[in-house]
Amino acid sequence: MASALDVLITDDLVERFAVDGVVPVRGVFDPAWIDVLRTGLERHLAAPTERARTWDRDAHGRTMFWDAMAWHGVPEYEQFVRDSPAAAVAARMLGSSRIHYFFDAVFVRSAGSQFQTPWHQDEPYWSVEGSQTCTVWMPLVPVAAEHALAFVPGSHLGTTVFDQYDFGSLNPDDKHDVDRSDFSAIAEADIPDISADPERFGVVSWDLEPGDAVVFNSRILHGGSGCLPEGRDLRVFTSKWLGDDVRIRFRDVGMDPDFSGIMRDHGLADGDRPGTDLLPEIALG
Ligand SMILES: O=C(O)CCC(=O)C(=O)O
Repeated sequence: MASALDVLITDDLVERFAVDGVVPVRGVFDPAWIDVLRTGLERHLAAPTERARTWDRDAHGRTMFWDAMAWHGVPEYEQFVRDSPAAAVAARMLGSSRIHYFFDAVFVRSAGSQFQTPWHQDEPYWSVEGSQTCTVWMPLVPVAAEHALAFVPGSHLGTTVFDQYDFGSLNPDDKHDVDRSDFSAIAEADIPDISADPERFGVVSWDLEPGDAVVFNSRILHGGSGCLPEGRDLRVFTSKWLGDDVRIRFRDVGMDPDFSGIMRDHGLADGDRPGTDLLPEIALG
């Protein structure tokens, strides 16, 4: 008998993920998982990690809060990582026989926030490398397509090394992240101004409800989310997953979030497969 996941994640959807680098998956997380994450987010916001940043705080007091790899201190996140369908969804999309967890990141905009996430790719900022990497992006509140994260389909297959965005420069609290002043030496092009002409780039995004997810390859160009109407907030939980071809890669410049220190502390070295209790393999039920 076909499992619920087989019904949701058809071969056609997996094929579309390979071609486009992004697909929405409707109703994949039942309401109990959304409650678990909402409870976890409250616990997390009350005690963020040392990596937490406010990326934007405007004159009206509206904020955009970000934090990453909080799951070791938030039992609800750990429950989600180990027991929810997220690991199986990621493995299925990536065509991977095994799946390792990389990290969670939350993007929490207060009502009416006008902050838009800059266009970027994820994997060039990460301390791992491989084509089988993805994010499961989950809004914990309803979000309309024009405010949700947007994507340039197929851009995960490109080979241009784009200059990176300095996310460390966003926060108004003068908390510095990674020095990427040297990155321009290896960049081949600036990220194009995708918001100026979304049609030319074929930009896609979707109306989403809690329980829906967007799964995207970590090399895809994405951004543009936010800029909310008055009275609407946006709370997003993301989980990042690593498949069969992924190896640890400590980059000379531009890691953000920079987990290389904590990864080395766990005995992970350049060229290793992910592992240890920092980047654990998750059993596929
Ligand atoms: O939700 C957002 O605004 C940004 C999400 C994002 O860039 C990511 O998960 O890589």
